[in-house]
Amino acid sequence: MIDTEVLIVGGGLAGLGAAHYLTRRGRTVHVLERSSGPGGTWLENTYPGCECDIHPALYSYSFTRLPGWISGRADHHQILRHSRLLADRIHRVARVDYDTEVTDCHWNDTDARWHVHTRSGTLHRARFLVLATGALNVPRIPRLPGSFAGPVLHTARWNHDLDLRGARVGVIGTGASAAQLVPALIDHAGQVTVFQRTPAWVLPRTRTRVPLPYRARRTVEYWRNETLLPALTGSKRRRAALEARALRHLHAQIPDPVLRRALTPSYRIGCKRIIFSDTLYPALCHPTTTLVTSPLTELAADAVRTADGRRHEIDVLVHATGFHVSAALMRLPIHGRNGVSLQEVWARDGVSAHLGTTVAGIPNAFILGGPNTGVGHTSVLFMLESQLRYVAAALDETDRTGADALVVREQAQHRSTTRIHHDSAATTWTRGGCRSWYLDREGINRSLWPGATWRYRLHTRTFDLHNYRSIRASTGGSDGIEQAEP
Ligand code: N01
Repeated sequence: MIDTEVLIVGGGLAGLGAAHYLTRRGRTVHVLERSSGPGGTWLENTYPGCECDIHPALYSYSFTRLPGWISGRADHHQILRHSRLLADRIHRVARVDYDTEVTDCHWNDTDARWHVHTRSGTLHRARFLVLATGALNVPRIPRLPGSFAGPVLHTARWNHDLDLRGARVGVIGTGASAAQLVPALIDHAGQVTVFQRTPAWVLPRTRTRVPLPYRARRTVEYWRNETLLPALTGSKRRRAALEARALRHLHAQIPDPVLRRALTPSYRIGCKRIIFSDTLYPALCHPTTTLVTSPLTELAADAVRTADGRRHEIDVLVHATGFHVSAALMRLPIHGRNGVSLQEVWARDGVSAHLGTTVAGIPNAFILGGPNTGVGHTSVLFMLESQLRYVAAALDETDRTGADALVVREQAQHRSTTRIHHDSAATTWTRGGCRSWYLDREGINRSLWPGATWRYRLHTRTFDLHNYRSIRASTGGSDGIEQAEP
């Protein structure tokens, strides 16, 4: 058995950020990562053209100044390099085990510790558990009748041994991943056929050419993204202006009126993730690219069939079809007090957490990138940094109150979730006339924070102890401190 103070599950940017932030505050940290290296989503997504369309100054933690970061492009190589530099720093102060998959986490009331098993059979015991497993890493593959005999890829499961030179590649999907993949594919594939079910809203990439110091650049980029928000959360005037800007971009880059019509969305901008790209539309106009808008009906050994009766011959099939949201966490058995199962509670009541971070019945556990902490218009790292501050404050408060553990009160979680759902009701994500991964089956937004990210920073700035109950491991509950049930 390995004992530690804070056990972090996941070595992506969330887990690495937590390790860095908490070790600097004197915490003893142990990171478990199932992959063979750091980077999380950026280790998995290596498709051609993969990058982050958010400026690197903003797609970074303010507390990790790593060399060469903000001057570079945020392509996946650069972000992976950044992750490795961050991991190198962490390796000096904390233990990180790669190739280590966590199979279950059980809260033990007797010793007020998390008991965490790995696939190799090691038992870890930790006072605090940080779940940084990522929200978008279980690929979603559409079920179609028939089967394709050639190579089948997903954007997050690329096969770099596959030579695409001259190949006829079919790409299903036109989301953020496809928007980066397709322009990169036309350089070497012989033919690219893009199967579009719903056109995306596309805005031009904005770049700051004036050299600015880190803080100033971060501030400029922060507000540039944040000003998109009113258009998404209710201002009709702002939305109309943003849609007009996107349509001007479409007109400027797509001369063919038929193709333009096929690419014009019929839902409100922001309902799905906005694409920031100057290269997607030119790639769709390329002579070797074909856009297919008829729905997919069947796979054949060497082709994809569509509802208009046509057969599109391809050599390679790529799914740019997104992910099952929060699936990694839903698949990991996590049992809190009295055997409360996170998965069962979420499956019954819907995915929710107080401030996207803590769940009733699950003491001393913190979800990074949890429910309603996603963003569609700016950097998720800004949200993660707010969460890290909150987690650090929670750990300090646990010590200060002399408790072994803190657990969020059900009413507090319910109140904050109700508020989030109320604030989401009028947004374009819920009412924009589309379906996206932002919404659950009932059409409720359980993914995005429905407001300004600085508001989330304000909500998480101080740890709200009154929303938590204290727990002691064994004898002697007092002063409002609840004794753990045996
Ligand atoms: O996945 P998606 P993604 N038949 O779910 C289509 C982040 N990200 O991997 O819109 C036909 O957005 C589906 O069609 P429709 C970002 O948060 C960030 O592209 O459902 N088509 C859609 O077009 C993003 O939101 C960056 O009608 C089918 C596409 O597949 C998230 O990752 C870069 C289909 C899926 O789009 C996911 O993006 C890349 C079917 N049966 C990704 N099933 C940055 O730069 C699905 N589709 C930060």
